[in-house]
Amino acid sequence: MRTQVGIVGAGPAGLVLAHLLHLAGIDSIVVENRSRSYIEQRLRAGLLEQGSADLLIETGLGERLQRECMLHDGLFIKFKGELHRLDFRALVGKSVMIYGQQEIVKDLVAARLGYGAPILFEVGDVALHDLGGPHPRIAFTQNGERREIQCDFIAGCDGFHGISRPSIPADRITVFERIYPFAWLGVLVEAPPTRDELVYTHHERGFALLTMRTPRLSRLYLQCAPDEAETNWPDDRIWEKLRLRTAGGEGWQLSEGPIVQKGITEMRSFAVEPMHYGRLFLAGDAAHIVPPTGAKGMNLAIADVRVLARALTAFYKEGREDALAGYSRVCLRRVWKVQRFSWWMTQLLHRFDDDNAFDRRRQLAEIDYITSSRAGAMTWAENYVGLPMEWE
Ligand code: RFL
Ligand code: PHB
Repeated sequence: MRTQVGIVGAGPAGLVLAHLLHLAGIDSIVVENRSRSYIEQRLRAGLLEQGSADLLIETGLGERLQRECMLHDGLFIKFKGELHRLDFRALVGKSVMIYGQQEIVKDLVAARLGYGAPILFEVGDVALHDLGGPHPRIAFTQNGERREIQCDFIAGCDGFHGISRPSIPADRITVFERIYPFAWLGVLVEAPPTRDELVYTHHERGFALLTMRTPRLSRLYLQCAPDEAETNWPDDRIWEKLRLRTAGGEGWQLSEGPIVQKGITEMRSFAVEPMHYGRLFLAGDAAHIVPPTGAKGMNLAIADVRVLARALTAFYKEGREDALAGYSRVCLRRVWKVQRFSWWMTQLLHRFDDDNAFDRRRQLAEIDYITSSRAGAMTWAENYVGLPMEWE
Protein backbone atom coordinates (compact mmCIF):
# COMPACT_ATOMS: atom_id res chain seq x y z
CA MET A 1 0.00 0.00 0.00
CA ARG A 2 1.06 3.55 -0.59
CA THR A 3 -0.25 6.91 0.61
CA GLN A 4 0.91 10.48 1.02
CA VAL A 5 0.39 10.69 4.81
CA GLY A 6 0.25 7.59 7.01
CA ILE A 7 -1.61 8.32 10.24
CA VAL A 8 -1.11 6.15 13.32
CA GLY A 9 -4.10 6.34 15.69
CA ALA A 10 -7.80 7.10 15.22
CA GLY A 11 -8.31 9.41 18.19
CA PRO A 12 -9.31 13.05 17.78
CA ALA A 13 -5.81 14.02 16.51
CA GLY A 14 -5.56 11.31 13.83
CA LEU A 15 -9.16 11.58 12.66
CA VAL A 16 -9.27 15.40 12.49
CA LEU A 17 -5.95 15.39 10.62
CA ALA A 18 -7.25 12.79 8.14
CA HIS A 19 -10.37 14.90 7.61
CA LEU A 20 -8.46 18.16 7.03
CA LEU A 21 -6.09 16.42 4.60
CA HIS A 22 -9.04 14.94 2.71
CA LEU A 23 -10.53 18.42 2.30
CA ALA A 24 -7.17 19.63 0.97
CA GLY A 25 -7.04 16.77 -1.56
CA ILE A 26 -4.20 14.92 0.23
CA ASP A 27 -4.41 11.13 0.59
CA SER A 28 -3.99 9.43 3.93
CA ILE A 29 -4.49 6.02 5.54
CA VAL A 30 -5.33 5.76 9.24
CA VAL A 31 -4.22 2.67 11.19
CA GLU A 32 -5.78 1.99 14.59
CA ASN A 33 -5.07 -0.90 16.92
CA ARG A 34 -8.55 -0.94 18.51
CA SER A 35 -11.93 -1.77 17.00
CA ARG A 36 -14.35 0.83 15.68
CA SER A 37 -16.85 0.16 18.46
CA TYR A 38 -14.14 0.46 21.12
CA ILE A 39 -12.98 3.92 20.01
CA GLU A 40 -16.58 5.06 19.60
CA GLN A 41 -17.47 4.11 23.19
CA ARG A 42 -14.27 5.17 25.01
CA LEU A 43 -15.24 7.75 27.62
CA ARG A 44 -12.80 10.65 27.71
CA ALA A 45 -13.03 14.39 27.25
CA GLY A 46 -16.19 16.42 27.36
CA LEU A 47 -15.30 20.06 26.99
CA LEU A 48 -14.64 21.68 23.64
CA GLU A 49 -13.20 25.15 23.20
CA GLN A 50 -15.05 27.41 20.80
CA GLY A 51 -12.10 27.36 18.39
CA SER A 52 -12.14 23.53 18.26
CA ALA A 53 -15.90 23.51 17.74
CA ASP A 54 -15.63 26.18 15.02
CA LEU A 55 -13.07 24.07 13.16
CA LEU A 56 -15.37 21.03 13.22
CA ILE A 57 -18.36 23.14 12.11
CA GLU A 58 -16.43 24.91 9.32
CA THR A 59 -15.25 21.58 7.94
CA GLY A 60 -18.74 20.09 7.73
CA LEU A 61 -18.76 18.10 10.98
CA GLY A 62 -21.07 20.36 12.95
CA GLU A 63 -24.51 18.98 12.14
CA ARG A 64 -25.04 16.72 15.21
CA LEU A 65 -22.63 18.74 17.34
CA GLN A 66 -24.69 21.92 16.95
CA ARG A 67 -27.91 20.03 17.65
CA GLU A 68 -26.73 18.09 20.71
CA CYS A 69 -23.98 20.15 22.35
CA MET A 70 -24.53 22.04 25.58
CA LEU A 71 -23.28 25.60 25.26
CA HIS A 72 -21.73 27.15 28.38
CA ASP A 73 -21.14 30.88 28.83
CA GLY A 74 -19.43 30.43 32.19
CA LEU A 75 -18.47 28.08 35.00
CA PHE A 76 -18.78 27.90 38.77
CA ILE A 77 -15.96 27.78 41.29
CA LYS A 78 -16.90 26.61 44.76
CA PHE A 79 -14.64 27.35 47.68
CA LYS A 80 -15.24 27.82 51.41
CA GLY A 81 -18.66 26.29 50.66
CA GLU A 82 -19.72 29.20 48.42
CA LEU A 83 -20.46 29.22 44.73
CA HIS A 84 -18.90 31.90 42.51
CA ARG A 85 -19.49 32.27 38.77
CA LEU A 86 -16.99 33.14 36.07
CA ASP A 87 -18.84 34.65 33.09
CA PHE A 88 -16.74 33.95 29.96
CA ARG A 89 -19.13 35.83 27.66
CA ALA A 90 -18.92 39.00 29.72
CA LEU A 91 -15.17 38.65 30.32
CA VAL A 92 -13.80 37.54 26.94
CA GLY A 93 -16.82 37.24 24.61
CA LYS A 94 -16.50 33.49 24.04
CA SER A 95 -18.14 30.23 25.16
CA VAL A 96 -17.22 26.56 25.50
CA MET A 97 -19.38 23.52 24.93
CA ILE A 98 -19.97 20.03 26.25
CA TYR A 99 -19.96 17.37 23.56
CA GLY A 100 -18.38 13.99 24.39
CA GLN A 101 -15.10 13.06 22.73
CA GLN A 102 -16.60 9.73 21.64
CA GLU A 103 -19.36 11.64 19.82
CA ILE A 104 -16.73 13.62 17.91
CA VAL A 105 -14.95 10.35 17.12
CA LYS A 106 -18.23 8.83 15.85
CA ASP A 107 -18.88 11.88 13.64
CA LEU A 108 -15.33 11.78 12.24
CA VAL A 109 -15.36 8.03 11.55
CA ALA A 110 -18.77 8.27 9.85
CA ALA A 111 -17.62 11.21 7.70
CA ARG A 112 -14.41 9.46 6.65
CA LEU A 113 -16.02 6.13 5.85
CA GLY A 114 -18.78 8.10 4.09
CA TYR A 115 -16.35 9.55 1.56
CA GLY A 116 -14.71 6.18 1.13
CA ALA A 117 -11.37 6.94 2.77
CA PRO A 118 -9.62 4.16 4.69
CA ILE A 119 -9.34 3.52 8.42
CA LEU A 120 -7.73 0.15 9.16
CA PHE A 121 -9.07 -0.99 12.54
CA GLU A 122 -7.67 -3.69 14.82
CA VAL A 123 -4.19 -3.76 13.37
CA GLY A 124 -1.43 -5.28 15.52
CA ASP A 125 2.33 -4.89 16.07
CA VAL A 126 2.56 -1.48 14.46
CA ALA A 127 6.15 -0.43 13.74
CA LEU A 128 7.63 2.61 12.01
CA HIS A 129 10.63 2.34 9.67
CA ASP A 130 12.99 4.66 7.75
CA LEU A 131 11.78 7.76 9.57
CA GLY A 132 14.95 9.67 8.80
CA GLY A 133 14.71 9.13 5.03
CA PRO A 134 12.32 10.30 2.27
CA HIS A 135 10.16 7.13 2.26
CA PRO A 136 9.05 6.24 5.79
CA ARG A 137 6.96 3.08 6.25
CA ILE A 138 4.30 1.82 8.65
CA ALA A 139 4.36 -1.96 9.15
CA PHE A 140 1.54 -3.82 10.93
CA THR A 141 -0.32 -7.09 11.15
CA GLN A 142 -3.90 -7.36 9.90
CA ASN A 143 -5.92 -10.59 9.89
CA GLY A 144 -2.74 -12.51 10.68
CA GLU A 145 -0.85 -11.04 7.72
CA ARG A 146 2.10 -8.65 7.87
CA ARG A 147 1.46 -5.55 5.75
CA GLU A 148 3.15 -2.25 5.02
CA ILE A 149 2.23 1.29 3.99
CA GLN A 150 4.79 3.40 2.13
CA CYS A 151 4.33 7.07 2.96
CA ASP A 152 5.76 10.51 2.23
CA PHE A 153 5.12 11.47 5.86
CA ILE A 154 3.88 9.77 9.03
CA ALA A 155 1.71 11.48 11.63
CA GLY A 156 2.14 9.90 15.06
CA CYS A 157 -1.34 10.42 16.58
CA ASP A 158 -1.35 7.29 18.74
CA GLY A 159 -1.68 8.89 22.15
CA PHE A 160 0.57 8.77 25.20
CA HIS A 161 1.05 4.97 25.18
CA GLY A 162 1.51 4.63 21.42
CA ILE A 163 4.58 3.51 19.49
CA SER A 164 5.33 6.69 17.52
CA ARG A 165 7.13 8.68 20.18
CA PRO A 166 9.25 5.70 21.33
CA SER A 167 10.25 5.18 17.66
CA ILE A 168 12.32 8.38 17.87
CA PRO A 169 15.92 7.81 19.02
CA ALA A 170 16.06 8.91 22.66
CA ASP A 171 18.91 11.33 22.02
CA ARG A 172 16.85 13.26 19.43
CA ILE A 173 14.11 14.47 21.79
CA THR A 174 13.98 16.08 25.20
CA VAL A 175 11.27 15.07 27.68
CA PHE A 176 9.73 17.49 30.19
CA GLU A 177 7.58 15.89 32.86
CA ARG A 178 5.79 16.31 36.16
CA ILE A 179 3.72 13.63 37.85
CA TYR A 180 1.17 14.75 40.43
CA PRO A 181 0.72 12.99 43.79
CA PHE A 182 -2.99 12.29 43.15
CA ALA A 183 -5.41 10.95 40.54
CA TRP A 184 -9.02 11.55 39.49
CA LEU A 185 -11.79 9.07 40.02
CA GLY A 186 -14.37 9.76 37.31
CA VAL A 187 -17.95 8.48 37.33
CA LEU A 188 -20.80 8.66 34.87
CA VAL A 189 -24.14 9.09 36.63
CA GLU A 190 -27.71 8.75 35.39
CA ALA A 191 -28.92 12.02 36.85
CA PRO A 192 -29.41 15.55 35.49
CA PRO A 193 -26.45 17.90 36.11
CA THR A 194 -26.54 19.65 39.51
CA ARG A 195 -26.00 23.02 37.80
CA ASP A 196 -26.30 23.88 34.11
CA GLU A 197 -22.59 24.79 34.06
CA LEU A 198 -19.48 23.05 35.42
CA VAL A 199 -18.66 23.34 39.14
CA TYR A 200 -14.95 23.22 40.09
CA THR A 201 -14.66 22.71 43.85
CA HIS A 202 -11.79 23.49 46.21
CA HIS A 203 -12.17 21.67 49.52
CA GLU A 204 -9.70 20.93 52.29
CA ARG A 205 -10.37 17.19 51.80
CA GLY A 206 -9.63 17.43 48.06
CA PHE A 207 -10.85 18.60 44.66
CA ALA A 208 -14.18 17.67 43.04
CA LEU A 209 -15.62 18.57 39.64
CA LEU A 210 -19.23 18.37 38.50
CA THR A 211 -19.60 18.21 34.75
CA MET A 212 -22.05 16.54 32.39
CA ARG A 213 -22.62 14.81 29.08
CA THR A 214 -26.31 15.35 28.35
CA PRO A 215 -29.28 16.91 30.18
CA ARG A 216 -29.79 13.48 31.80
CA LEU A 217 -26.19 12.30 32.32
CA SER A 218 -23.76 13.77 34.83
CA ARG A 219 -20.00 13.25 34.83
CA LEU A 220 -18.37 13.71 38.24
CA TYR A 221 -14.71 13.64 39.28
CA LEU A 222 -13.05 13.31 42.70
CA GLN A 223 -9.41 13.75 43.64
CA CYS A 224 -8.11 10.43 45.02
CA ALA A 225 -4.79 8.76 45.85
CA PRO A 226 -2.62 8.02 42.78
CA ASP A 227 -2.33 4.29 43.34
CA GLU A 228 -5.93 3.61 44.25
CA ALA A 229 -7.96 0.78 42.68
CA GLU A 230 -11.55 1.24 41.52
CA THR A 231 -12.54 -1.60 43.85
CA ASN A 232 -11.68 0.69 46.80
CA TRP A 233 -14.47 2.95 45.66
CA PRO A 234 -17.91 1.43 46.23
CA ASP A 235 -20.72 3.81 45.22
CA ASP A 236 -21.54 4.78 48.83
CA ARG A 237 -18.02 5.97 49.44
CA ILE A 238 -18.05 8.06 46.24
CA TRP A 239 -21.30 9.80 47.18
CA GLU A 240 -20.13 10.42 50.74
CA LYS A 241 -16.98 12.19 49.45
CA LEU A 242 -18.82 14.08 46.75
CA ARG A 243 -21.46 15.32 49.20
CA LEU A 244 -18.80 16.41 51.67
CA ARG A 245 -16.60 18.23 49.16
CA THR A 246 -19.37 20.01 47.30
CA ALA A 247 -21.56 20.89 50.32
CA GLY A 248 -22.59 24.39 51.30
CA GLY A 249 -24.49 27.38 50.00
CA GLU A 250 -28.16 28.20 49.90
CA GLY A 251 -30.38 25.75 48.04
CA TRP A 252 -27.47 23.48 47.15
CA GLN A 253 -28.43 19.88 46.50
CA LEU A 254 -26.12 17.46 44.73
CA SER A 255 -27.98 15.66 41.96
CA GLU A 256 -27.55 11.90 42.51
CA GLY A 257 -28.45 8.74 40.61
CA PRO A 258 -27.09 5.33 39.59
CA ILE A 259 -23.36 5.24 38.80
CA VAL A 260 -23.03 3.52 35.42
CA GLN A 261 -19.27 3.77 34.84
CA LYS A 262 -16.10 4.35 36.92
CA GLY A 263 -12.48 5.01 36.02
CA ILE A 264 -9.25 6.34 37.51
CA THR A 265 -7.06 8.80 35.60
CA GLU A 266 -3.49 9.55 36.61
CA MET A 267 -2.40 13.18 36.56
CA ARG A 268 0.63 14.13 34.55
CA SER A 269 2.20 17.03 32.70
CA PHE A 270 4.44 15.83 29.88
CA ALA A 271 5.91 17.30 26.70
CA VAL A 272 8.60 16.42 24.20
CA GLU A 273 10.69 18.76 22.09
CA PRO A 274 10.83 18.84 19.16
CA MET A 275 7.53 17.31 18.07
CA HIS A 276 9.07 15.73 14.98
CA TYR A 277 11.90 13.52 13.83
CA GLY A 278 12.73 13.22 10.15
CA ARG A 279 9.42 12.59 8.41
CA LEU A 280 7.53 11.64 11.56
CA PHE A 281 5.36 14.37 13.10
CA LEU A 282 3.84 13.83 16.55
CA ALA A 283 0.46 15.35 17.40
CA GLY A 284 -1.87 15.33 20.41
CA ASP A 285 -1.26 13.09 23.42
CA ALA A 286 1.60 11.34 21.57
CA ALA A 287 3.56 14.56 22.05
CA HIS A 288 2.14 16.01 25.26
CA ILE A 289 -0.13 15.28 28.20
CA VAL A 290 -1.80 17.80 30.48
CA PRO A 291 -3.67 17.10 33.71
CA PRO A 292 -7.41 17.22 32.87
CA THR A 293 -8.16 20.11 35.25
CA GLY A 294 -8.04 22.70 32.46
CA ALA A 295 -9.97 20.47 29.98
CA LYS A 296 -7.31 20.99 27.35
CA GLY A 297 -5.96 17.65 26.04
CA MET A 298 -8.33 17.09 23.14
CA ASN A 299 -8.39 20.79 22.29
CA LEU A 300 -4.61 20.82 22.10
CA ALA A 301 -4.67 17.71 19.88
CA ILE A 302 -7.01 19.51 17.48
CA ALA A 303 -4.83 22.64 17.54
CA ASP A 304 -1.73 20.56 16.64
CA VAL A 305 -3.29 18.87 13.65
CA ARG A 306 -4.66 22.16 12.36
CA VAL A 307 -1.06 23.37 12.16
CA LEU A 308 0.12 20.07 10.68
CA ALA A 309 -2.59 19.98 7.99
CA ARG A 310 -1.70 23.55 7.02
CA ALA A 311 2.00 22.65 6.79
CA LEU A 312 1.35 19.50 4.72
CA THR A 313 -0.95 21.48 2.42
CA ALA A 314 1.79 24.09 1.89
CA PHE A 315 4.16 21.23 1.00
CA TYR A 316 1.85 19.48 -1.48
CA LYS A 317 0.14 22.51 -3.03
CA GLU A 318 2.98 25.06 -3.08
CA GLY A 319 6.09 22.90 -2.75
CA ARG A 320 7.03 24.76 0.45
CA GLU A 321 8.88 23.00 3.29
CA ASP A 322 9.14 25.96 5.67
CA ALA A 323 5.79 25.30 7.36
CA LEU A 324 6.74 21.67 8.07
CA ALA A 325 10.10 22.83 9.41
CA GLY A 326 8.26 25.26 11.71
CA TYR A 327 5.57 22.76 12.84
CA SER A 328 7.10 21.95 16.21
CA ARG A 329 7.99 25.57 17.00
CA VAL A 330 4.49 26.82 16.19
CA CYS A 331 2.75 24.05 18.19
CA LEU A 332 5.02 24.35 21.19
CA ARG A 333 4.13 28.03 21.68
CA ARG A 334 0.55 26.92 22.40
CA VAL A 335 1.56 23.68 24.13
CA TRP A 336 3.61 25.47 26.76
CA LYS A 337 0.94 28.07 27.49
CA VAL A 338 -1.58 25.27 27.88
CA GLN A 339 0.87 23.30 30.02
CA ARG A 340 1.24 26.33 32.26
CA PHE A 341 -2.52 26.89 32.54
CA SER A 342 -3.30 23.21 33.21
CA TRP A 343 -0.61 23.04 35.89
CA TRP A 344 -1.87 26.33 37.37
CA MET A 345 -5.48 25.16 37.65
CA THR A 346 -4.29 21.86 39.09
CA GLN A 347 -2.11 23.39 41.81
CA LEU A 348 -4.80 25.97 42.60
CA LEU A 349 -7.65 23.55 43.20
CA HIS A 350 -6.17 20.28 44.54
CA ARG A 351 -5.06 19.24 47.97
CA PHE A 352 -1.33 18.48 48.10
CA ASP A 353 -0.55 16.37 51.17
CA ASP A 354 2.82 18.02 51.72
CA ASP A 355 1.32 21.53 51.63
CA ASN A 356 1.21 23.24 54.99
CA ALA A 357 -1.35 25.65 56.47
CA PHE A 358 0.41 28.56 54.77
CA ASP A 359 0.01 26.94 51.34
CA ARG A 360 -3.73 26.35 51.90
CA ARG A 361 -4.24 30.01 52.88
CA ARG A 362 -2.31 31.05 49.76
CA GLN A 363 -4.53 28.82 47.58
CA LEU A 364 -7.69 30.28 49.08
CA ALA A 365 -6.37 33.83 48.66
CA GLU A 366 -5.66 33.17 45.00
CA ILE A 367 -9.13 31.74 44.33
CA ASP A 368 -10.62 34.68 46.20
CA TYR A 369 -8.58 37.04 44.02
CA ILE A 370 -9.68 35.37 40.79
CA THR A 371 -13.34 35.36 41.72
CA SER A 372 -13.34 38.99 42.87
CA SER A 373 -10.90 40.73 40.49
CA ARG A 374 -11.88 41.31 36.85
CA ALA A 375 -8.21 41.05 35.83
CA GLY A 376 -7.84 37.75 37.68
CA ALA A 377 -11.08 36.34 36.27
CA MET A 378 -10.13 37.42 32.79
CA THR A 379 -6.81 35.54 32.87
CA TRP A 380 -8.63 32.35 33.80
CA ALA A 381 -11.41 32.90 31.25
CA GLU A 382 -9.07 33.78 28.37
CA ASN A 383 -7.10 30.57 28.85
CA TYR A 384 -10.09 28.35 29.62
CA VAL A 385 -12.09 29.25 26.48
CA GLY A 386 -8.95 28.69 24.39
CA LEU A 387 -6.13 31.01 23.33
CA PRO A 388 -6.65 32.64 19.93
CA MET A 389 -5.54 30.70 16.84
CA GLU A 390 -4.09 33.96 15.48
CA TRP A 391 -1.26 33.71 18.01
CA GLU A 392 0.26 30.88 15.98
P1 RFL B 1 -6.02 9.42 21.86
O1 RFL B 1 -7.44 9.87 22.02
O2 RFL B 1 -5.39 8.67 22.95
O3 RFL B 1 -5.98 8.56 20.51
C1 RFL B 1 -4.89 7.77 20.18
C2 RFL B 1 -5.39 6.61 19.33
O4 RFL B 1 -4.28 5.82 18.92
C3 RFL B 1 -4.59 4.45 19.13
N1 RFL B 1 -3.33 3.73 19.30
C4 RFL B 1 -2.72 3.07 18.29
N2 RFL B 1 -3.10 2.88 17.01
C5 RFL B 1 -2.27 2.13 16.24
N3 RFL B 1 -1.11 1.57 16.70
C6 RFL B 1 -0.72 1.75 17.96
N4 RFL B 1 0.42 1.22 18.42
C7 RFL B 1 -1.53 2.51 18.83
N5 RFL B 1 -1.46 2.89 20.13
C8 RFL B 1 -2.54 3.61 20.39
C9 RFL B 1 -5.49 4.45 20.36
O5 RFL B 1 -6.29 3.29 20.43
C10 RFL B 1 -6.33 5.71 20.09
O6 RFL B 1 -7.48 5.44 19.34
O7 RFL B 1 -5.05 10.65 21.53
P2 RFL B 1 -5.33 12.03 20.74
O8 RFL B 1 -6.02 11.76 19.44
O9 RFL B 1 -4.07 12.77 20.78
O10 RFL B 1 -6.44 12.80 21.62
C11 RFL B 1 -6.12 13.25 22.91
C12 RFL B 1 -7.36 13.20 23.81
O11 RFL B 1 -7.90 11.89 23.76
C13 RFL B 1 -7.04 13.58 25.25
O12 RFL B 1 -6.10 14.61 25.29
C14 RFL B 1 -8.30 14.03 26.02
O13 RFL B 1 -9.18 12.95 26.22
C15 RFL B 1 -7.92 14.66 27.35
N6 RFL B 1 -9.09 15.04 28.17
C16 RFL B 1 -9.77 16.21 27.92
N7 RFL B 1 -9.42 17.00 26.88
C17 RFL B 1 -10.17 18.09 26.58
O14 RFL B 1 -9.83 18.82 25.62
N8 RFL B 1 -11.28 18.44 27.30
C18 RFL B 1 -11.71 17.68 28.36
O15 RFL B 1 -12.74 17.97 28.95
C19 RFL B 1 -10.91 16.54 28.73
N9 RFL B 1 -11.27 15.77 29.78
C20 RFL B 1 -9.51 14.19 29.21
C21 RFL B 1 -10.61 14.61 30.02
C22 RFL B 1 -8.90 12.97 29.45
C23 RFL B 1 -9.34 12.17 30.49
N10 RFL B 1 -8.72 10.90 30.65
C24 RFL B 1 -9.45 9.69 30.78
C25 RFL B 1 -7.32 10.76 30.31
C26 RFL B 1 -11.04 13.83 31.07
C27 RFL B 1 -10.38 12.62 31.33
C28 RFL B 1 -10.85 11.83 32.53
C1 PHB C 1 -15.45 16.50 31.32
O1 PHB C 1 -16.59 16.93 31.00
O2 PHB C 1 -15.17 15.29 31.26
C2 PHB C 1 -14.44 17.45 31.82
C3 PHB C 1 -14.75 18.81 31.86
C4 PHB C 1 -13.81 19.70 32.36
C5 PHB C 1 -12.59 19.22 32.82
C6 PHB C 1 -12.28 17.87 32.75
C7 PHB C 1 -13.21 16.98 32.26
O3 PHB C 1 -11.69 20.10 33.34
